[in-house]
Amino acid sequence: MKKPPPLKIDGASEREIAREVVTVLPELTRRDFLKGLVTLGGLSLATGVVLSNGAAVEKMLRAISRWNDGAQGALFDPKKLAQTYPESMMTRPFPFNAFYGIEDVPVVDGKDWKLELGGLVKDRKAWDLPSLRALPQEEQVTRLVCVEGWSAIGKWGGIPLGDFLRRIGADTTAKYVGFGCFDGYRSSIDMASALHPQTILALTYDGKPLPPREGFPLRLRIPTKLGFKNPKHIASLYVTNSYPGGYWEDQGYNWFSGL
Ligand SMILES: Nc1nc2c(c(=O)[nH]1)N[C@H]1C(S)=C(S)[C@@H](COP(=O)(O)O)O[C@H]1N2
Ligand SMILES: [Mo]
Repeated sequence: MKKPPPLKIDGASEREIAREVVTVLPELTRRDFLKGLVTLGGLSLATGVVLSNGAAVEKMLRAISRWNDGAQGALFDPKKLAQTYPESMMTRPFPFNAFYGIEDVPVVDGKDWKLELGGLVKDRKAWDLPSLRALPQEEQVTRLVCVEGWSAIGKWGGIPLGDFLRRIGADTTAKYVGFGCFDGYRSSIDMASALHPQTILALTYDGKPLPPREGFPLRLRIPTKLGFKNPKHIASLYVTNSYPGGYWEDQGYNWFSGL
């Protein structure tokens, strides 16, 4: 995709911004609006262009876009890959974000930890860290895009979620995969995105076990979705046909939030 110049939004009225968005980003089509990509974070995810922040802009962009999860799901292309980057482009240090400050990062004991499984899964045995580390792993250098208007490139390694779901006998015709976390955070994704080849259960950051701030012992890394759909400190995974929502999703964030 051709990269448009960054938006000039400082001091502009919401109406001017709306016009800018459509003229400066010709790739922005009705389809993108339907897909819910028209937030600052969504635009960065779609175009690779990092936009400056602005609460008013975000609010306006939300207002002019029609959140429509049904339409988005129907448009999801399971083969379209998120952009990958050379390691030299990694953002150092990688920014931290959570619904609390970094001083409150949960300290999880890896020895006691087990990934609990639930819902439409045949083999619900819980998995400890050594058995997860023994599974085939993949690495990716991708960009994490937060709706708050920042993004950063990092390298994560882990188990392709699709492989894991098939291994545990998950019903891959079910609608949703949900995640519960140690800090009370929750999120959920559609099954097509769960089976996407770049969606991984990450155990490492930059080649080493995830540091606490990066979500030790296990996080979801899904580069085709916004940052808040990448739960850290995962405690449980379940497969379901009932809409699971999530921490931010329940507060009005667009549920699909992806490509
Ligand atoms: N458990 C948990 N996971 C979470 C969050 C959180 O508050 N708790 N915040 C989300 C948000 S909004 C973002 S942008 C990313 C940030 O990931 P990072 O700290 O690795 O940058 O984590 C996501 N996963
Ligand atoms: Mo975020």
